[in-house]
Amino acid sequence: MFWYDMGMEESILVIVKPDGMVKGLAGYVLTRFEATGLRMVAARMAKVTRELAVAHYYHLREKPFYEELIRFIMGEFDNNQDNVLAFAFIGENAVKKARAIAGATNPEEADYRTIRGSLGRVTTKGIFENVVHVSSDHIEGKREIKLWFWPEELTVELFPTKLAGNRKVWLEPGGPKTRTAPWPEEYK
Ligand code: IDP
Ligand code: MG
Repeated sequence: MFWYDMGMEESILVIVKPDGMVKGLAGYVLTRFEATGLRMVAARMAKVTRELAVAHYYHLREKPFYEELIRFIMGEFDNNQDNVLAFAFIGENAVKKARAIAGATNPEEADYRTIRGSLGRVTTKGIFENVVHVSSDHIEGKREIKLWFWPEELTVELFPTKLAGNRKVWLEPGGPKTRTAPWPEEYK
């Protein structure tokens, strides 16, 4: 029995993006997410390589803003090559709760009480400096947690470790080649 079998629990990845890190907002972001009462089950600094960025934003690869999005999450526009802070949270309705705090994707449209609405901006080049990433849904959350964390970095056993051990192949740009199960359906 794993957490994901237990009904209402959802798991999500939250990332303080490079713009949030250079503005010194990591602690504030964590404080806001802690206030949801969701359970934090992992946290780590990460260097976002192109490989990781491509795997993370795989579903947006056809978008016109894709290349700049990849460079943004890698820290290229924030003189921040090394540092984002990633968290995993679990709990009831985690997606809804966390996305309510993050706010709308476009910081100019986000409610002023949200993290993105109060602290984000759109650059003159149209890049959304929106401070945080929050998984869009539970399935994406599970995929992303496996992508960003090793199983032993989680304080709960969220997934079968046999699947989690396949992390290396998820990093392949261009989708599944050597994996045994289809992608991303294997995370459902
Ligand atoms: P989300 O982060 O609110 O879930 P997604 O649609 O998953 O939004 O997009 C992922 C990220 O891509 C956004 O957080 C933002 O950084 C960027 N993005 C999304 N839509 C646009 C856009 O129209 N212009 C520029 N960047 C965008
Ligand atoms: Mg999303």
